[in-house]
Amino acid sequence: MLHGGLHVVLAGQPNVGKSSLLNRLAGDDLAIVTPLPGTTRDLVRSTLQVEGIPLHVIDTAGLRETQDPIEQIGIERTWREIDRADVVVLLVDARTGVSDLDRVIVGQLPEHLAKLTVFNKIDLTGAGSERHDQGDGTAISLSAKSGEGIDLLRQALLRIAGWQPAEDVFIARERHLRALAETRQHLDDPASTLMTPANACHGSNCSPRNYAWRSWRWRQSPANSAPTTCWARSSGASALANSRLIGIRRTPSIERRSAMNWDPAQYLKFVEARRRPALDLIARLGGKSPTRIVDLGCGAGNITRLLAEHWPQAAITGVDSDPAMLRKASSAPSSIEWQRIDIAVWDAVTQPDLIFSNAALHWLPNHQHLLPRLIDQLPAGGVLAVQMPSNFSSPSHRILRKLADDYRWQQTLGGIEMGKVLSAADYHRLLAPICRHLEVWETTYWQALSGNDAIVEWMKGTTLVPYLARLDVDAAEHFLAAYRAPLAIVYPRGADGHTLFPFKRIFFVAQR
Ligand SMILES: Nc1nc2c(ncn2[C@@H]2O[C@H](COP(=O)(O)OP(=O)(O)OP(=O)(O)O)[C@@H](O)[C@H]2O)c(=O)[nH]1
Ligand SMILES: [Mg+2]
Repeated sequence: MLHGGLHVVLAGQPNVGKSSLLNRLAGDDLAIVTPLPGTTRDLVRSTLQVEGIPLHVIDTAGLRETQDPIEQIGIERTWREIDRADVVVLLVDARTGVSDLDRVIVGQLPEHLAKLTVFNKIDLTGAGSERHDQGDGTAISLSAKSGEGIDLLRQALLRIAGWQPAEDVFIARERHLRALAETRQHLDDPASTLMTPANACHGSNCSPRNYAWRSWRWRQSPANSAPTTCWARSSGASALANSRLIGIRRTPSIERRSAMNWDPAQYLKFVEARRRPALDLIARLGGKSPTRIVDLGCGAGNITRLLAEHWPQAAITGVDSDPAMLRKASSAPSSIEWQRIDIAVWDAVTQPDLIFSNAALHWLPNHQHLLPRLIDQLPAGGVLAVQMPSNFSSPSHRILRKLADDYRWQQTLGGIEMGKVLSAADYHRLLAPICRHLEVWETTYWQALSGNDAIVEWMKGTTLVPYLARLDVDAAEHFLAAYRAPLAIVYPRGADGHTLFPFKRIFFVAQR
């Protein structure tokens, strides 16, 4: 929190004074303010320091039902930003108080997100500024226009960041203690400091809400193959109906992790090259005849279908947390069951005799704990077969990290973590004592990619996803242009039109 600061999203209905509040906090005229509802369409960001703590404050498009396509995009961005926030400041006009629509908005906020309610425009009501701590949270009355009460808001934000003014120290809340305990564990065991995609998107420590997803299964059928109507915290049909009033999220809160914005089409552009390591792993499983297979991190399901072809008699489940990937996976008929859940919290309902994972586990933290947990899900003789990229120190990745740390992008992209893996020796040390048979190996695939801009296109399917998710279209273009230039030197396009892109991958087959 100290390092990354607090991500504060200003949200609410149009015209309540979000942009005015951003300008007041920033002490500058950053966002356009007019009396017209719907003025702000896009996100406006500002980072300020309060008592040395960075506050990343984001002004958003007002939430309402609208037919205007540009405003609709703005509203989608508002929800995406809320999903990434540490705190949402919900603004309400002090003259009207909390409306039904505000209640609907509050009802749609992620469960574990810190919230502050701001009653703005008190200069028009004659009331003074004050802070109320109520059962359902903290409310502050202020005027963005006159500045009265702004300090109360700053103090409330600092308090959420864990800062205690009286002692000039950070106080530890349960969440912080847990984070500190995890940090301690990671420091004791540096190799396990892995980040999830969700963390990577936030660029800050993992918050428990990232893991508070619920298991959600659906079988392929026309009626339920599109997973866009189940909103885990809505109180049923009426809440969903209400949600339409404010053009609310097309995606349910369980889809928070899709802040990664996985794009199946982009990922599958290099389908052959991405498929090859999976085929090699399947080949290594030789004469095994599993009857129940789980494909962890199945993505768009193309590898899961290979498993089904290879073992047609087996019951197969594809597990992934990304809705777009799963929609793609379940769009083709098959007997595969698709399960939507975060691998970090996945537990087998029925013990599989093969857990297969192709290019997925590197996104998950703490393999020291994760892998023994997966082995635990297997019966004696069951197999865990894993393939992950292990090229995070290759030029393609080093250049990307260096660029993200450049002053032009540091504020937005600094600190994004890529997936990480342990060394082959560490996997061996970790798994050998708990497995009856273990093989670990690494292979470098000399991939000859075709097409213009091949490496950027490859990276856009995976590693670049959390970076591009944080940039608007123009900024993304600038960033990619800066990335492309050094890549062209390190990985020149050959006379035959192919670009050679060596890619190292680590494998293991572990039998319990
Ligand atoms: N009197 C008074 N007017 C305010 C205050 N805050 C905002 N306003 C006025 O309210 C109108 C809307 O303010 P904005 O800051 O643009 O509101 P917004 O929530 O960003 O609106 P959208 O961008 O449309 O969602 C403007 O005319 C502001 O001058 C305040 O504290 N007091
Ligand atoms: Mg505005």
